[in-house]
Amino acid sequence: MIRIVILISGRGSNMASLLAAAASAEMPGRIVGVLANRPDAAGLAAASACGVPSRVVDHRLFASRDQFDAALATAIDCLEPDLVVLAGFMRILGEAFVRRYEGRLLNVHPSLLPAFPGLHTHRRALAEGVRIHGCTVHFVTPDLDHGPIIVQAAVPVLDGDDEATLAARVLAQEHRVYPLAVRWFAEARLRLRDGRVVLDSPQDGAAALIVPNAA
Ligand code: NHR
Ligand code: GAR
Repeated sequence: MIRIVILISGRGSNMASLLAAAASAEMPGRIVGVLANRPDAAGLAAASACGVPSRVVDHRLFASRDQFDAALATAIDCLEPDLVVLAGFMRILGEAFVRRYEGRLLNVHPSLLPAFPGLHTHRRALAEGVRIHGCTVHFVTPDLDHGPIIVQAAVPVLDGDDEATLAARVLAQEHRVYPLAVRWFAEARLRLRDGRVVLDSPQDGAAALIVPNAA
């Protein structure tokens, strides 16, 4: 069983999807802790309700990004994780932090990278008029939202969509593909080698691109 730590900033629905997956027999991993950079993150209560220890490392209490990163790393290392998972985590992490967890730090991003890195992805997708949008699970590298891609899921953009309807359609796919990628890692089938993603026997992920018919 690998040890998994989840970092959140808010609602924590991706965290909840990972907790649910970890509770099933197919996942050889255990969520050993949840850390938030905001004391008001709603996901903290959900973690407690599942009996998962949680802690806040409030970025506003640190004079610099590097000091916050160092405190966050100390909190993470107390939990001795094999894998660290960003799930709606909203602070950019510095190079030293990212290098420390290289090859065992994942993120889910709400766009089909490399389109729309950064924030407000759904608003920007609507503004650009793209017809296909989605989400991406990737290894985190120092270069924001540009790490090696593990799995993506696409959804249509429908006439009449607004930011909320589009975000909800994408989020449903995040809840499918993030547990899948974490399970691959826990099964030791997924790794980073020379900056490239290696996935052993990818049959169940031949659907690296998952395009559901139903909106
Ligand atoms: N850090 C590194 N080095 N590399 C990545 O790929 C990272 C990362 C930290 C977070 C998640 C990412 C996303 O999926 C992520 C990937 C926050 C911002 C941001 O601009 C951008 C992208 C992501 C997360 N944050 C502002 C900041 O100043 C704060 C915004 C806020 O608090 O609302 O850190 O989208
Ligand atoms: C998710 O859509 C996630 O991809 C996105 O925020 C939402 C968090 O929801 N992440 C980012 O935008 C990171 N900058 P959740 O808290 O319910 O998982």
